[in-house]
Amino acid sequence: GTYGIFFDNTYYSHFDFGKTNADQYSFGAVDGDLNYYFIYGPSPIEVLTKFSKLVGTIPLPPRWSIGYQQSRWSYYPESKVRELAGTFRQKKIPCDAIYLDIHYMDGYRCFTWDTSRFPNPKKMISDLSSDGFKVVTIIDPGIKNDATYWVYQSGIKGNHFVKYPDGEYFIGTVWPGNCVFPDFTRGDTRQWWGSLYQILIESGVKGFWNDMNEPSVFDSPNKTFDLTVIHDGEGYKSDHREYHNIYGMQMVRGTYEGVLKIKPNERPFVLTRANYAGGNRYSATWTGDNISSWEHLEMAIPMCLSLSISGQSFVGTDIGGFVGNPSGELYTRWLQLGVFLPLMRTHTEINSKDQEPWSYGAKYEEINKKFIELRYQLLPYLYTQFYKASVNGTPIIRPIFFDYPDEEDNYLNDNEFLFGEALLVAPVLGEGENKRDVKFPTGDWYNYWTGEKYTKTKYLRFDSPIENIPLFAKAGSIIPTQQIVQSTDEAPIDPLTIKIFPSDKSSTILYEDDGNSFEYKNGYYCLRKISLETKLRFNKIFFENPVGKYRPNDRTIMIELYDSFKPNSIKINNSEIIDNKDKWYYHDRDRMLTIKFIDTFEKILIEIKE
Ligand code: MIG
Repeated sequence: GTYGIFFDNTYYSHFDFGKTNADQYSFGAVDGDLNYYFIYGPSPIEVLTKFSKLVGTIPLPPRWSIGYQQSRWSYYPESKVRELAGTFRQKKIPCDAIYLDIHYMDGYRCFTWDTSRFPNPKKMISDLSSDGFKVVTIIDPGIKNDATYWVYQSGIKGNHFVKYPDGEYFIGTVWPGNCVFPDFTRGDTRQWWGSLYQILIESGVKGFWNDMNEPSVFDSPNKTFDLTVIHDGEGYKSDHREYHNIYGMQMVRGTYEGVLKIKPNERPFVLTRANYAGGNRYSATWTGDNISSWEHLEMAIPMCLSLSISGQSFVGTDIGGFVGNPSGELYTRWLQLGVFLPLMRTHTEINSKDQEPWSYGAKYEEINKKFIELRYQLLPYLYTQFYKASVNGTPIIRPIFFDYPDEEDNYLNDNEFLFGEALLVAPVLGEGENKRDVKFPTGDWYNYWTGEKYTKTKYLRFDSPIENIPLFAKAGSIIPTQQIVQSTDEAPIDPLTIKIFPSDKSSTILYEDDGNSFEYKNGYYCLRKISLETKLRFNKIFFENPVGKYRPNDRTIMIELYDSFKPNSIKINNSEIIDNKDKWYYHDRDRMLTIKFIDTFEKILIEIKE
């Protein structure tokens, strides 16, 4: 069996997994209540779904935020941003979001624009938006201690900044110099904070990146607030020792709720560096400042998996590494991993070399493009995983043991993982490596690239030159994929391809909606069960009537059935199409059958006989 413990104590806490005494795990905190929840599974997934009932699930994100995102510290001025966007489109490398780091602000003052670098943000953002880009801006908690600055003035007036017990403001140095800091544990302050986003939203900004919210302070001895600083806590007034660990979560809560209030029918996208259990309701999380090294590439997997199975399932890592400069090889290997992380964002520090998909020469550019395209092909599948995560807290990426709890020899496997329930990813993590050993979880697996089937195989070594990484589909998986688009704004292109890697009997769901509004809460979604039944020489594929009132545009569906025989009869809703060569094709070499038909959004039964 499996159990989870949620230690709901916000003080400085510790977890000892057998270090002091190999026979004992222990946890504790310097103060506060010994308040913990014991969550019995029995399976790992059930531990997490039960934990999610307690603290909440991630909301369904706007669809654009699961596309590819490009960031650096910092893209400026406007001409640079336009050039960046233009290069993506000219090279036909898909991208949905461009980030503006701290240089877009006037002297690092939050909720302002540096008008010499960005003279007309609204015009720039609207041009970018007609080209399919969303703009995400950074916002830090530190508010410049500057009596002429409107946010400072209004914060002082509303009593929004944290103070020492004697009533003096706590002042700490961050980017703008001396700063005061909002008390996000106070409801009025969160509301005030949320309302400040109006100015960015008016300019067209769609995503909000909350950084430095541990909170981080440059000059103080402990790199954070003085521990005696008082927080309101809505009736539970206490010092920073108690509230430090939820400061980040309360910040993104204020951000999310504020943005939602301003645009009530758009799903907010918020990204945070600090969070707490339950903060997943407001924000995606990234793993902070990593280093452009092979070790940090390797570490990204257990870090993201740990966050993911702790409820922060919208998670990612700076692709290519933040500190330093990756080689072309390292960048490409990182991007190949990034395709399979829920948040897919390249980011790098100030003064580093260019870190774009095309920054390492033609050979790497072509590979990077192919992998970003793969991300877009997988979007229907990935979006459905997000849907499931939002409904019941199932993680999008999982360690192997999570889905295979009986396989003890996989408990420590942290170099392979599952992307949704169907795909096994084995990224290449070492310099110069062009072979990859893969350890398969129990069951049969298919090579995603070739359709080759591995039956009852435990270990295999694969060629994995820089052009590729091993990727497998579980037998029985039905994976909806789409054609390549340059951004999620583009209307999907025909066909919608459903890849089927058969086992005797299996089924999946495909979830679709408008990708941006809350209309799905009023029933405007399209949820469809797709199933497969394989008998000797006879396959049945069944699309159930969709549930929900939303319908995607008219489209063609293409089935790709792997491990198939050459059929002598194919019936779609009882009418034979075997003589209609436009509608199907059998690929002898890889034993794959493709069938094309118009999606009627009604019951569709396909019967295939040898
Ligand atoms: O002191 O905004 O983790 O992603 O580029 C550094 C500048 C502050 C830290 C973030 C990083 C971001 C950087 N920030």
